[in-house]
Amino acid sequence: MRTYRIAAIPGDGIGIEVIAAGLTVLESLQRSDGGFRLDVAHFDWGSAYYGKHGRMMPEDGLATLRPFDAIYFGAVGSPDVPDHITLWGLRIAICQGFDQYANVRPTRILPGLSSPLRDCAPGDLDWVIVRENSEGEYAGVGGRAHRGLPEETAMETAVFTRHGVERIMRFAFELASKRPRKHLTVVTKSNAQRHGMVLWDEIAAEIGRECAGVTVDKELVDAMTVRMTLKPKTIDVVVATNLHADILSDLAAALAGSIGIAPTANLDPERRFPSMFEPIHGSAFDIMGRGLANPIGAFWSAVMMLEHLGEAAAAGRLMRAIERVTESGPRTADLGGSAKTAAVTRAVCEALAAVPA
Ligand code: GGG
Repeated sequence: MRTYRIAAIPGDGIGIEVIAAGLTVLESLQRSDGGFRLDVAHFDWGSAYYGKHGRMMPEDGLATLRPFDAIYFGAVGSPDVPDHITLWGLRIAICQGFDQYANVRPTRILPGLSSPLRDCAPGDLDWVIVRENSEGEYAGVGGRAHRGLPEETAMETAVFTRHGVERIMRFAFELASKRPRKHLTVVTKSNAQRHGMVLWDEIAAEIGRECAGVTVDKELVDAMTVRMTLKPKTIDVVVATNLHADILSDLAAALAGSIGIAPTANLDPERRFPSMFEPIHGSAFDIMGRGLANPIGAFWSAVMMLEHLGEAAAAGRLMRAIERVTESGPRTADLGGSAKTAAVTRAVCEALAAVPA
């Protein structure tokens, strides 16, 4: 029996509900598969932990996580703790600490769901957004001075290194080369940001010359929002900076039907450290504790985790079960239904029984 050690960190808000749902579905999958086992350790890190200990995770949190095969993460964000403390104290601390530099965000319109875009059929929107996940606008470089005085100053410096840009470009080109359309769109803002973004364009052109099988085009991030909305069929794989891709992937999720369905893999492609899998949505404190959260984003993230672990057949089965449920319901309110998290979770477990192992 193949055994994988999984660290479950539900975090805050609806993260707690959707990770519990995801683990239920994963248990059901393991039982019916029979070939692998997930040995899950639970960590109560997040804003409640911060309230007790003054930090989002213990000082040796990364050392604790290091031996795991993967991390299954919920969300961060709380009304009681400033957002930059929750984000940097847990999610970014793990992503940067484990050099999970490739953040991969697939988007497509799942069966039975519809796009808010007029005339956009399921096959018309099938994208993967690759978010640089280790530097750029999230490098953490900057500072504040003269607090409270009229000359108060804050600086937030984006950092783009040749090493960082080359490796995310190579990752994105390779991913594009494995997809049927083999097309990559490089997103920047190199008309206005004439240093780091111009380096992106130059490195994209260099790597592009090595990857003849992939067609490439360039788009400014503002124009990209228009193209995503008006010409979704022209897009396949997108590579963009940490901040740009974060914004574009929220738009992508909404265009595919709901942010509640969208998954993420935070990958260390070299596998020196555990990679982390999470729905792209945040903690949604407005609906937390009411059983209303859409668990599909957490389920699809579990599919990505299984793929990363090498359990492609189980991943495929879980994805087919998810698609059966998006097709025939039940659906949560964000998808136009009235079902609760538990009903969708039960339905996916039942659908698994109907998808052959
Ligand atoms: N599960 C994703 C999550 O918790 N996101 C919280 C958030 O605020 N993320 C901002 C970012 O990743 O840039």
